[in-house]
Amino acid sequence: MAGPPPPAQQNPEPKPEHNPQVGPPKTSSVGVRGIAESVRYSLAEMGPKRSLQTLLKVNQTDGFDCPSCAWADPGPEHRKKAEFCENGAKAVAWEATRKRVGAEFFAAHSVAELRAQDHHWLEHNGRLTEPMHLAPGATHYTPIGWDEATALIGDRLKALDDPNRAVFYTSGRTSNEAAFVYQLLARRFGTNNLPDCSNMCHESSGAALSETIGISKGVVSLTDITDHAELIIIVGQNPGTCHPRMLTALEQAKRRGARIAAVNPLPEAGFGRFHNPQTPRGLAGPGTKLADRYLPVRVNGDLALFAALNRTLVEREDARPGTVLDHDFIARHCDGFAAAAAAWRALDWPTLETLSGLSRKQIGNLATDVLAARSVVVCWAMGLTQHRNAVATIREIVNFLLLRGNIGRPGAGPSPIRGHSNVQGDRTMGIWEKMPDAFLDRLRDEFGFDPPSKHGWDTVDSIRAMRDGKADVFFALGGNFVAATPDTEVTESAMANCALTVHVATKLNRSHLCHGKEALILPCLGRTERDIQARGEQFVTVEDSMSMVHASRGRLIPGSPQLRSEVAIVTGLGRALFGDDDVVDWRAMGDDYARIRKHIEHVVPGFHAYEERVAQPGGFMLPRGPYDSRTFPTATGKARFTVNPPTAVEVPDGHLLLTTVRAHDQFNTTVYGLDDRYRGIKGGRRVLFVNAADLRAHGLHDGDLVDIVSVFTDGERRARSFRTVRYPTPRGCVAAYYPEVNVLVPLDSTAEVSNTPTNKSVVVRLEPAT
Ligand SMILES: Nc1nc2c(c(=O)[nH]1)N[C@H]1C(S)=C(S)[C@@H](COP(=O)(O)OP(=O)(O)OC[C@H]3O[C@@H](n4cnc5c(=O)[nH]c(N)nc54)[C@H](O)[C@@H]3O)O[C@H]1N2
Ligand SMILES: Nc1nc2c(c(=O)[nH]1)N[C@H]1C(S)=C(S)[C@@H](COP(=O)(O)OP(=O)(O)OC[C@H]3O[C@@H](n4cnc5c(=O)[nH]c(N)nc54)[C@H](O)[C@@H]3O)O[C@H]1N2
Ligand SMILES: [Mo]
Repeated sequence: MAGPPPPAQQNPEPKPEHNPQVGPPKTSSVGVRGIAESVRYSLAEMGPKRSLQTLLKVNQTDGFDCPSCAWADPGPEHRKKAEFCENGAKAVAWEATRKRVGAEFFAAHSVAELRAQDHHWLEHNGRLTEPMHLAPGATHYTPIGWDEATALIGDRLKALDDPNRAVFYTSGRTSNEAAFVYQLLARRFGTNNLPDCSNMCHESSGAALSETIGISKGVVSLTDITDHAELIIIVGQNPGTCHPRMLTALEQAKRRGARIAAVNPLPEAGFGRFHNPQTPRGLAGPGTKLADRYLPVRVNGDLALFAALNRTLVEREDARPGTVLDHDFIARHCDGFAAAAAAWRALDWPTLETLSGLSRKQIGNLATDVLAARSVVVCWAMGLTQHRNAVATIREIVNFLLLRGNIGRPGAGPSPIRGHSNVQGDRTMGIWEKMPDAFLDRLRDEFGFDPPSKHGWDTVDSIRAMRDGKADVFFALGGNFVAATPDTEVTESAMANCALTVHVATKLNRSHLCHGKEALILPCLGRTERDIQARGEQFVTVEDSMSMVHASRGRLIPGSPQLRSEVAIVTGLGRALFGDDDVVDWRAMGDDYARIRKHIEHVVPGFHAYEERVAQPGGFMLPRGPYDSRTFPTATGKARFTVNPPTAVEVPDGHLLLTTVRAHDQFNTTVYGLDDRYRGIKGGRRVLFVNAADLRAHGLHDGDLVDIVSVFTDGERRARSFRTVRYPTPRGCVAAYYPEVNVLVPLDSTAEVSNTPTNKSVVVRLEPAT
């Protein structure tokens, strides 16, 4: 028997890693050190020959799309020989490592033993090489053949009395082709239970944008940032770590005179001096200071900030009519201005200052930058999307842009910066628990079956369903569900309720160890690897944050002869479930991905002549009405001003507001190492960043070990043993690393409308470590 799970590693015994070395945070980024880190990590994982072979193909038009973030590539004519960043190099080396995890590894380690290990240890052992099966009651995973594994899943699915008892999760690294066949499989099977990582990521952005401008994506291209925007406001995003190639684009903007403002509770190094490793000036010279203005907003204070900013713009317009607002744009293209303006005029400054943690003067200075700029882009990421009021905050940003017509013209617009390299494409392909009827109708017309119309479960609802015994089969195409989701202990025991859990993965992670009564791990090809099918070598396609669709071709020999592509795994399951005479041509699609692209062309708008256009170097841009022609596909055909009363999470006396962030040495739940160089942390991840005054108020000193206790309507949760680090966070706000503190995030604490877990605002108190 696997036995009861040992204590979650989220709450391990104190280890040396609880006592990292702590130095001052950095005020500049990249430079020689960034290159040295890429080289060191690549050599250790891949060796010299493989390093060169792979790194020179990253983001090249004949190479593969970097598996790290979703930042856009420059046009083909502007690409560098080395078009990757330190963290892209880590992601590539992590995938292309020479280390392997095969049958012997699983024979040597029981599941219980593996479950006691941390995220870094689990993944650093190397690539999975063959399908593994955990039989009911077994203590160890044992090898299983592909045919047997596929038949097993097929049998378990067919045995369900309701297709809605199955859940199909997707992580955002999945290609367009794999995502399309995967959503087709779920819908052909009869369910819309297609939760994805986006539910925890930019769901709030999609919800706010589609409601206000009629499209769930950003309305900006890379050249808007590099060549046109006069002011770029970066809110709740840490580009130095999470989108390092954005620093190059920001530098280009600065060199032509653009201004940059950063809104963030933490003074991230990426806002300081940028030493571009591609230029002599960056390497040896003074570098370029990126942010001109830094607003240390309180955690969850952004709605109040943007409401205050909008109020200021309306006030200044009232004082000098005709000088501030774009009346022509508002009259022609927008609804709801009068109601929004009335609401702003009624706001009072003391409340706005308290909620945002910023002074009227600081906000006024930003308004002055805004008025001086003919075009403004606002970029944001997880700092905004994972709060109770996240959707309202992003709607308020849309208001801000609409006021001065900062949308649908060069250098202006909203730009949610996506996380996973193809998370945006997966949505375009239909990975969503509530795709619109028009999509489902086209799917029906293309394939000749009736897709289910009842909405499915998103991530949080899937966890609830598994917890409550309403789901039997959990299938994950990538990702690390139990570590990425909130309320770790609840989620882990929810998984244990399933009859079967299946993970398609490149590397071993905790989700494979918090399994259902029976479990499978199916090892797949990564982006870097050659994909050969019956009709020859295949490529896949992806869509970046700026709606560019392009091809990705792996070059390396696959890590093991037994690896299958995600497309092959999904179409194989389609054949097992529906046979070769099905209305869906599973086999033909698996043999030749061009066939999948043909179907996509018929089902998904904007993909005409897919095959030809994606063959162009750099690919093609998807149509976006607001971007292309200022047409807003909302119900009224106009962009909508909305009224969003400023709110912020209430923090009782003696409590603090915790935000959860990524360290420089991780990609989500993949922990490359234990350092966070830019924030001055070395050799440990269980740290809590606390303001000096809050430390004093709690009778604590830098270096003390504390337990973090979160407080919610349904009770308390505890994360043990974190080292306090004195850090310039705003008063009352603390920060710690995801996923170690996910144990603190209540499952029922989610954003209004988007149902995204509120990972960025958790009410906590501190206790001496137990
Ligand atoms: N190297 C690396 N790259 C990545 C990832 C990774 O883990 N590692 N993850 C990928 C994914 S999936 C995503 S979604 C993105 C994530 O990219 P980011 O969103 O940049 O990543 P986070 O670390 O979550 O950081 C959020 C930023 O928001 C700030 N913040 C926290 N709370 C608030 C708040 O209330 N208001 C404001 N204004 N700011 C706040 C934090 O200080 C931090 O700077 O990156 C992608 N790229
Ligand atoms: N507290 C807190 N929680 C968060 C967040 C936060 O900011 N704070 N951020 C949220 C966000 S933005 C996101 S996107 C989610 C991320 O949630 P997920 O996408 O579920 O998690 P990842 O850590 O990106 O998944 C890593 C695993 O993916 C597998 N993998 C890697 N490459 C491939 C591949 O090519 N194919 C396949 N099949 N598998 C592969 C590997 O086995 C690896 O272990 O986490 C969310 N959770
Ligand atoms: Mo994400």
